[in-house]
Amino acid sequence: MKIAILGGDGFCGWPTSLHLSNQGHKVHIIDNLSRRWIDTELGVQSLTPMDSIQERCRIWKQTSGETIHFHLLDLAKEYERLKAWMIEHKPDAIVHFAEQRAAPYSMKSDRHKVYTVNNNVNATHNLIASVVESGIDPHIVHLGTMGVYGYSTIGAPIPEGYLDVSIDTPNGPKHQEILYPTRPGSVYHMTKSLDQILFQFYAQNDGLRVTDLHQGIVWGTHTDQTRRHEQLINRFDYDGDYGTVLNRFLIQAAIGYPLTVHGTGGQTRAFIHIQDSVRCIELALSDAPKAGDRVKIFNQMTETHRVRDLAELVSKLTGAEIKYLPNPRKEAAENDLIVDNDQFLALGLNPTTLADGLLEEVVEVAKKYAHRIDRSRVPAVSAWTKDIAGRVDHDP
Ligand code: NAD
Ligand code: USQ
Repeated sequence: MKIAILGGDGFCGWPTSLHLSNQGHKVHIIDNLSRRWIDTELGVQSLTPMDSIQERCRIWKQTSGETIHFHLLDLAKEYERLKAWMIEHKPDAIVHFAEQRAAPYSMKSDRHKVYTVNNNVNATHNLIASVVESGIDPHIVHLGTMGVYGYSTIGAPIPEGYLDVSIDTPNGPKHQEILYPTRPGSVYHMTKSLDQILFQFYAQNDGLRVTDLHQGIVWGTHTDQTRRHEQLINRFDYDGDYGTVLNRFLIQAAIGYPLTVHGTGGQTRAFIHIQDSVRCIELALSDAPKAGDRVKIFNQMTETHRVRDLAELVSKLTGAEIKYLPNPRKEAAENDLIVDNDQFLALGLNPTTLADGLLEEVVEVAKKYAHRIDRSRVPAVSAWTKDIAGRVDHDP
């Protein structure tokens, strides 16, 4: 297939581009490189040294013989160029990663809130409008998030997208299938909830074929293809805005920094290794909905863990100290999480779990590049509200 990977220079997009190119698909990356600019804004850099996207593509060609094309384009701001691109290239499938994805970054200030909403909602809507207008019929696979639900589970598993509800009417109870209610916990997660409505509308109105992957927190760094050459290495975020919890704990352990558990560490979250994430996208691409189908929703995760249990696991593995800090976020102190992921298991996903020893591999990556870590960028200082800001721990 000819596949457009929107956001293909990012943490999930780059290994997905390599994986799909390796399988013989014609891969075109579209990215505005905003993530690299945000590194500059924040004064941080990936733990791993990343080459330019053009250089990465050159090394991939040299290593595999396959070509990955790169197009510099802002999905949120360059609608006409995007539409022209769709008409010229007519992709068979589009994988959409191209959004501002850090909850703490989205809560830093009003400017960051506005940027995140403008960028994410416009990127998704421009993509949809350009597809509908150009008359092509690609399968759109969007990376959504488990976090649209806000983790307010009531002891029942979170289903894959839809809920059957019974509504009392004068003629007795009637059944209706609705999108599982969202309860986002950050401006970023809110934009992903809005994306769901955009997809629902255009699937019903224009027969848009969409798969929405509600992904958990991705951990790890390598995949089979990024290992093939030092310059194909994936990005790895560790800072207080973009670093996700397990990857942060692993680099903290590697540099002797106490593991930064927020509050009591009672939050339970869904996780998936980057290798499984790229495999799930391959599986989703192979199982496209038909025009007129409802949006297909998968829960893309393989296991759930409580944050303090993860800290204890990493501490046992590495001897790292654990520090319980005031929580910069507005979130429940404790939550349980049960998630259905039957659809990917049925399609043949064979999950990689934390117990498989991969944690040690990430610690090795972290130790190798530890000299690139700026300890002053480790604390998570982006506060959800002004009153929380006064309690946040800035001490590196
Ligand atoms: P990332 O920030 O590393 O990559 C996103 C890429 O999209 C970047 O290269 C960025 O430059 C590009 N981009 C952003 N806005 C754009 C625009 N307007 N036009 C063109 N390109 C644009 O993020 P990631 O970790 O790879 O996440 C990718 C997707 O997966 C996101 O949508 C995110 O919400 C979702 N997701 C990520 C995780 C995770 O743990 N990393 C978990 C669940 C879901
Ligand atoms: N946490 C800590 N210590 C830290 C960092 C985080 O205790 O040093 C806690 C947070 O308070 C939170 C949990 O760990 O309770 C998860 O935080 P995170 O930053 O790892 O994940 P999150 O903000 O939810 O966002 C990440 C990605 C996002 C994706 C989401 C999937 O950045 O793009 O959508 O994971 S999910 O969590 O399922 O919504």
